[in-house]
Formats: sequence, C-alpha cells, structure tokens
Amino acid sequence: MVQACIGLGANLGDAADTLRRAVEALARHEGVVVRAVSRFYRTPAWGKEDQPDFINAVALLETSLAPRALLERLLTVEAEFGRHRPSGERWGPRTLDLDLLLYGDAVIDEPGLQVPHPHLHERAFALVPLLDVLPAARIPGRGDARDAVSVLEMSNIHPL
Ligand code: PH2
Ligand code: MG
Ligand code: MG
Repeated sequence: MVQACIGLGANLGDAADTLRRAVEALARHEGVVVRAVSRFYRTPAWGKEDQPDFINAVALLETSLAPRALLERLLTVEAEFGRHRPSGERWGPRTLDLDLLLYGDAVIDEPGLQVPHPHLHERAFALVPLLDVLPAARIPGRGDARDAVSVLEMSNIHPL
C-alpha cells in the first residue's frame, strides 16, 4: 500500500457537501482506504481570481492502485459529481476538482499525470490542509511542505 494525498476543491453549488460526498465516493472504491481528512477551508480563488471562493481540503489515502489507476478513479468521481471540462478553460469554476498531490515519494512526469502536483508548493490552499493530515509532509524534489507554506500568504485561508 502506498500513501497518497488528494486535494479536493469546489466553488460551485454546495461545495462543502460535495467535498464530503466525494471523500465517501473515494472510500467506497476497492484498493482505496481513507486514513484522514483535513479541515475544510474557505480560500480565495488562485490563478484566475474573478470567480467565487473555493472550499478546499486534503484526504490522506492508502492505496493499492497504481498512480494512473488512481488518477482515473479521481476523474471518474469528478464526472459523477457533474464536472464538465470545457476545453481551453484553465483554472475556472468547478463543481469538484480532485488532484493527485502526492503519491508516496514518487516523481512522475507523464502526459496528464504529474506527481507531485506541479503547483502544490506554491498553493497555500493545498499546503495548509495537507499539513493537517501530514504535518511532516515532504514534496519530492522541493523539500518540506512546511517550508513551502511559510513563504506564502496564509491569512486568507480560513477553516470552516
Ligand atoms: N483550483 C484551481 C485554480 N484555483 N483556487 C483555490 N482557492 N482553490 C482551488 O482548488 C483552485 C484554485 C485549479 O484546479
Ligand atoms: Mg486543481
Ligand atoms: Mg484537477
């Protein structure tokens, strides 16, 4: 079993309820055990700021799924929650976003599958909940998650 961290985000509909149900959907899958879920945070939109605040959280999993199979599972759950992926729209509003942040200490750079998540180290909305579930988290190739978050603006990341 490998320890994996999933970032959950939503800013359309009842985002907190969606995140709760998405964690349940992940836990129902064979080969996935949810070990911990972070607090839920209200966070300002990052990257594309003219959209509603997000609710963000991180789930700590143990999984027997290979990275690609886990990613496929995340995409399936996103689709179950009505996620549409309009082509060309980057960082827009979404009913549910599930990102593979960490997969053990693996470093993977393949089409559609990059681990650690390429923006993890610069996103307080992902690092703060990550540290809830894994206070000693390391980002392979980058160092301690705690060091990464220490240089970021965190005053606008509010636990619900
Ligand atoms: N996700 C994005 C882009 N911007 N901002 C916040 N606060 N939370 C997110 O989950 C988020 C974002 C792309 O996936
Ligand atoms: Mg994302
Ligand atoms: Mg995503």
